[in-house]
Amino acid sequence: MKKVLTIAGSDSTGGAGIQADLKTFEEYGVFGFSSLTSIVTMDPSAGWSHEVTELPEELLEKQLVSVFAGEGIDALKTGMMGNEKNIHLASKYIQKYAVEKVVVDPVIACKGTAQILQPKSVVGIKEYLLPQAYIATPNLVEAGILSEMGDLLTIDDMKKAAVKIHQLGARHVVVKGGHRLGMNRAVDVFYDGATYDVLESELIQTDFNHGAGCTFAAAITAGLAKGYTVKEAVVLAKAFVGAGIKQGVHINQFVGHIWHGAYNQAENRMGGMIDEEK
Ligand code: PXL
Repeated sequence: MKKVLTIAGSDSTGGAGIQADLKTFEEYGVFGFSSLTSIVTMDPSAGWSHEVTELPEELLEKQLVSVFAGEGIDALKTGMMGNEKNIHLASKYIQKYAVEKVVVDPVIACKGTAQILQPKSVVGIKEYLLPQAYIATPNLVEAGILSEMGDLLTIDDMKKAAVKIHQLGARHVVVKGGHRLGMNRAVDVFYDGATYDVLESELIQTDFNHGAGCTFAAAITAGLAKGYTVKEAVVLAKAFVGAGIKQGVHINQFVGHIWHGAYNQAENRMGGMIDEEK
């Protein structure tokens, strides 16, 4: 079985972060490992504002030592990193164990909030992670920050940002336009250093999209581990996340999560044995 690692933060509510990653890995039939960098909590008495508690690098290192004690892993993804020391450490382990299939989800801005959650991470992501990225998966806001282009308003802007992020070292880039681009289709731009693909899909009008970014990157990671080409992995991941958004789960009055098991209808998996009325 392929082995896949997520180095990311915890979303206590189970939609994004390592929870999204591990759920997605399972749906792809790969074996998930995790190394936690930070814990995100949300305050219902303050409009669901997000707080990031960073974990110390010593604790991240103990986890990485545990993960890499075996025969190695087939692919990994990075998500929310907590702080620059954690970024540096992750990059050291990627290098030490020569992991090639590295998906860098440069978590700086989260969809569920206007807050820029990890402004301190920008320098480290540019310096240490993008040069090791087999593919980087910024959303529109993150691509604007990493490319130093500011607001990206058009597909042409997305293409220019993808080139700049490629120049920072990522071998492939997919800029996620999603709902933020304000078009009537969900548009992502994929760039492999030579050509662009504008990937369009149905724009799903819903608020149940928390976790979509992490899930997308996790799905690409699992696809790469399984041996799909990077473009195939991106296309598959888009279909996987689209199903998850369509079948989102109501969590509370503040947030709606995607359902990571939607594509495979995981809720029916033990259908023969479990009472489906429950
Ligand atoms: O969606 C970005 C994100 C990534 N990682 C963690 C998060 C979030 C958003 O809430 O909590 C752990």
